[in-house]
Amino acid sequence: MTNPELADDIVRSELRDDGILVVTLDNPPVNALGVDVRRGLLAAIEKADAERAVTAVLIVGAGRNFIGGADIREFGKLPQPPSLPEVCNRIEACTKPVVAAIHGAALGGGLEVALAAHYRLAVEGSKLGLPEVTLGLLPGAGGTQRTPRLIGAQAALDLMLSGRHVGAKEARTLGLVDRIGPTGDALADGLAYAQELIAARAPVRRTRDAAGLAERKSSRAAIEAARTETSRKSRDLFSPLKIVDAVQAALEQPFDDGLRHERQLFLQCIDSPQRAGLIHAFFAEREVQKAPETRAAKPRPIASVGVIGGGTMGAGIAVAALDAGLPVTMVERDEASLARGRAHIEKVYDGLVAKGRMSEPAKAAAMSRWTGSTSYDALASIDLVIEAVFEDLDVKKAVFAELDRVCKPGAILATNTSYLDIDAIAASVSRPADVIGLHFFSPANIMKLLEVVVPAQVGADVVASAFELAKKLRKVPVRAGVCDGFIGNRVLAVYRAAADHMMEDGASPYQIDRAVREFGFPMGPFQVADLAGGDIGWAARKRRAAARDPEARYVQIADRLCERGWFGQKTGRGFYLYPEGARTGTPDPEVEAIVDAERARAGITPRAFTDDEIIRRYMAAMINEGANVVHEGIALRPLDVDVTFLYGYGFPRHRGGPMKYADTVGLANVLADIRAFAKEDPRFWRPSPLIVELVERGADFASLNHTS
Ligand code: 3H9
Repeated sequence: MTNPELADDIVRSELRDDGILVVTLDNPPVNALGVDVRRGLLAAIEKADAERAVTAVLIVGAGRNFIGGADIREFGKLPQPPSLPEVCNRIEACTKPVVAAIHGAALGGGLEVALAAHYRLAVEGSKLGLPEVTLGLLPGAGGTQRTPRLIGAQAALDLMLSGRHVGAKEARTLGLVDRIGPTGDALADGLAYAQELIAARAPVRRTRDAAGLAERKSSRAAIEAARTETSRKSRDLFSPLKIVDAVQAALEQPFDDGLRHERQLFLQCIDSPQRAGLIHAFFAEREVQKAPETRAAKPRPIASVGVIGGGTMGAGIAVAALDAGLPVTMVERDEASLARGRAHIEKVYDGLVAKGRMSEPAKAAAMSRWTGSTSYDALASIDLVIEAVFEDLDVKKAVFAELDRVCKPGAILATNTSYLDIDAIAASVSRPADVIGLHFFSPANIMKLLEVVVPAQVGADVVASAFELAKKLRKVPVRAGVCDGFIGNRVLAVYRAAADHMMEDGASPYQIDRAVREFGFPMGPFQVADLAGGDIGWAARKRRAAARDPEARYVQIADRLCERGWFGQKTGRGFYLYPEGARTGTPDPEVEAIVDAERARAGITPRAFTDDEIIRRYMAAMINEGANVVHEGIALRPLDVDVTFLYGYGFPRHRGGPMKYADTVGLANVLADIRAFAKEDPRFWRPSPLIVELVERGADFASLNHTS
């Protein structure tokens, strides 16, 4: 809905005595180009042309950014005029010089507005870019036509295909902007630039007439190289090749025809389910940050971190904290273990130094924040302690008893357990309100997901602190309730079981992995098992054996491999063979023989599976358990499950996460599949009450997301 009065406020025009019309966009939080902004901007340019007193126009953004882009929330809704391409064309056609003065973000449509202006400057700290590709789109307001004309095909393609942001200096070098604002104040620098232009009687200078594509041979070569590279690297994605097509149109067609071509391609991208998936991911990853406790309570300050355990996990957590500039105290049981913990950390940094991604002094600075101790007393003054010891409830309880003894009042006591009952850990100490789960994913310094596991008695301020910590560590936090496996590993256990069932019923593990990769995951479930180490899952299965429903189907193939000591990559074989430390496995005929033997033992006559059937079962299992997790309140909303899988389990981002995927294929279809599979195994395939209810109401998961 538009509101003309609001539009006046959102785009303010002020005519100064020197003839400069200052047009200020003020649409918090990021000055996105919603319909009111577009209307206001158009009206301002009309005014500039119509009023004789106006000698130049200066476009600036209020607040922290110039313009963050088109209003992403409008995509998929009925378009309202004027369109952004129209607005950009009108800016470019203005008969008075138009200057854009950039600070903060000038992204997507924001940069396109600037490119339509006649002169541009950016102050230090600006971020310029065309990140539409990350949303399944292409720059659709002239960006694919103006950018190559301004900075050449190669640089334009690089910006549009990577979606990366460039700072003011690089933007100046590329030719995206004419100058860097000397004072850092975009308004003041913009005014000074406009005054200079007026004094010099500078003409309007339209990007559509720029000569960046004049060197046709090299432009063509850049386009062809980008096409080859994109076909190879982004084969699952829709918009990257459309970007290349649009730049080709810029080279081969007159400007206006090129714009029309860009529009067609843009609309194809808008209609693609990938656009919907990627934009869902964009909002979902912001929405997860807003757990109720973050609104209800103030976080406790965290200025120091303790880590118990220097194994792979503890070291990874320590690196994440060190990288965030936090001092870390690591506690291990003896000097040798502590030395190993330190060595694990140094190994991570040495790897970065070797790749040229870190300097020796930076490594030394990080390591100077690390201290080690074999005594818990070293943690007496620490704000947050994260335990990353062996996955056993009694071992963890013993650690927490020590923490209870030594830590100062108000210290946050966190466990990195992946499965265990955190309520039981909390109940074992005298201060359960301080106990929380911080479930990092391996490698902890790289993986973005952090499950913030919220036990019953924890204080809201402790939960808020965990979210604040995640921000500092540059992690994506997802709030989870306590249950076996929380959100991620609980759902994983179910779809992994579905994969095991298919393997025993006749699909080879290699076919399943391939089908899952073709769906868009970087790895299939059996490759993941080999990477994680088969012994870990084996230990968990043994732990759960007593509680397992004796009637439930249990596939023993993985146990047969573990009994042989085949734990995956680290032992050179698992489901795959890894000769001489190879990281990519090759199929193993002996595993196939074991699978055959297990089928025979279970009295199963193997049957063929199509890849489509594999994916339907795999996804139905994931979606069904995801729905259970939401239904039980373990995840706040379906989008929390989506973000967990996008950031912790390699779910293809362009599909938006398992719950978004379910909405895309239709929940009723997913339910029909589950019911059909239930005919073979009703115990395993029990439709989640949430799915049943939503289908009955004709609703979808999105209706439960309540995104702001
Ligand atoms: C495009 O431009 C297409 C055109 O080529 C063609 C059109 C025809 N729209 O990230 P933050 C919200 S496609 C609507 O936490 P930061 C965001 O959801 C667009 N809303 O802040 C959040 O809301 P809430 C190309 C938007 O300071 C709030 O703003 N542009 C948009 O860390 C704060 O966001 C992009 O892809 C938007 N465009 O970072 C840039 N952007 O508070 C996307 C943000 O309710 N945006 N919001 O959770 C960004 O990269 C970052 O937001 C930015 C600020 C760097 C701007």
